[in-house]
Amino acid sequence: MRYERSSSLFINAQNSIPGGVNSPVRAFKSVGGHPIFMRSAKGAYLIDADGNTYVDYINSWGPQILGHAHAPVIEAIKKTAEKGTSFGTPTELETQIAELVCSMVPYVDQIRMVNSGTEACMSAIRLARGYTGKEKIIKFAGCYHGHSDSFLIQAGSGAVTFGTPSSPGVTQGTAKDTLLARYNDLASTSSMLEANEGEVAAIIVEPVAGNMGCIPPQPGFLKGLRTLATKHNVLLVFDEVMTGFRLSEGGASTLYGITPDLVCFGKVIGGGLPVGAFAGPREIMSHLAPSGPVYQAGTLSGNPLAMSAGLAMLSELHEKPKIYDQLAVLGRVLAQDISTALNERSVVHQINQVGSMLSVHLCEGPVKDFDSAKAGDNERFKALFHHMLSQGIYLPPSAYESWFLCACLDDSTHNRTVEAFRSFR
Ligand code: KE4
Repeated sequence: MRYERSSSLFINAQNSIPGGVNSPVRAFKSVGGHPIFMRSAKGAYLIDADGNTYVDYINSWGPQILGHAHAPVIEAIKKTAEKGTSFGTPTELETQIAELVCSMVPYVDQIRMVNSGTEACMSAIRLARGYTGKEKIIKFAGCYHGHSDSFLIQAGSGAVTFGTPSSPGVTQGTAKDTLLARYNDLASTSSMLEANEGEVAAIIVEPVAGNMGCIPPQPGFLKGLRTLATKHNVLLVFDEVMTGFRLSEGGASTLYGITPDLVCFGKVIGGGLPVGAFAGPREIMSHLAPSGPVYQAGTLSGNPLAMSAGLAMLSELHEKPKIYDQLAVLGRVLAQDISTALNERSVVHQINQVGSMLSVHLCEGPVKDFDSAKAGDNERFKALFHHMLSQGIYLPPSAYESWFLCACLDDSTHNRTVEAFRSFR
């Protein structure tokens, strides 16, 4: 593979963009080398600025579940754009996608659109605090809920890669209201709730963690959180920015049969355009301005262009629910065959997989929380990442990220990927 064009584009980008990227994890800091600039994408493939083709296992960090440049989504965007991109007024499209989400996610009566997963989680926590009148929140070490101040306390995504568990600029005043529990450890959550009785507004959790690699909830963990939240009169917030509309129509909540009090969405809901959302029962959502006192707003929230992309994406997923079984089989078989290939090379590894999310950890395992995720051999991961890149396989450039599979993967992409693992030394 030759990367001259990407290399020169990166050098140039750093003059006018901090670090040359608009989101830190894209900079390849944790795997070394320089980022690859992409020129286009179609289906399961990316094409970079030098003309190299890759099988894509990031899919824009989740949104492209039906593959890149999916025709119905592109058509919807084109048709809407010809009528204008944003009016700053209500449009029927917003009601159409809101009603569709309510039909896909059983416990949701109302949804508020925003422009990113960060905005969705930030707003959901404000709503939880406003609704309960309490100030503290509990999050889990290694889980990432976007970059708003309350969450940059041992965030599990880019920030961990940079070894800064809490970012400069986050004040102590903010940090004191965020309590950290251990993922898959109900005892740590219970003790935190007891030590802060009456002060905790919400527990926010990734029901399947995707920012420590992919970490499934241990049996009973989500049910235990539901029980604890109810017992201590605390709202349970599922951050389904990654898992929403990816693991099933109703996300992880439907997959595991656990109902949160509020849910956050992003990625898939926007069909590749900037959309986040938070949703829940009318009893809580009605506290949001203008129907209630909790303020939240956004110039481009629900803009017609993004809504048309999201509506096209969600409509197809709603009409073809078998796609989730297909994606789960793709994930399971790929995980099995990668493990077989790594065993042939005597590479110590652990593979976690839930539906179309998976991650390869270079450690003994099991990987079930942030500490066990950090036990992975990062140096070896760097070598694996660049080996796969040289074989035309584009993996997330961090050991703390999940893969996201799309419906366009096939035997050819599967075999190319497994062969690349088989040749890893
Ligand atoms: P955004 O603000 O990036 O749309 O969403 C924040 C967010 C919230 N919740 C979860 C569970 C998330 O995974 C994310 C964002 N995910 C990262 C990948 N780890 C996005 C990639 C990036 O930061 O560039």
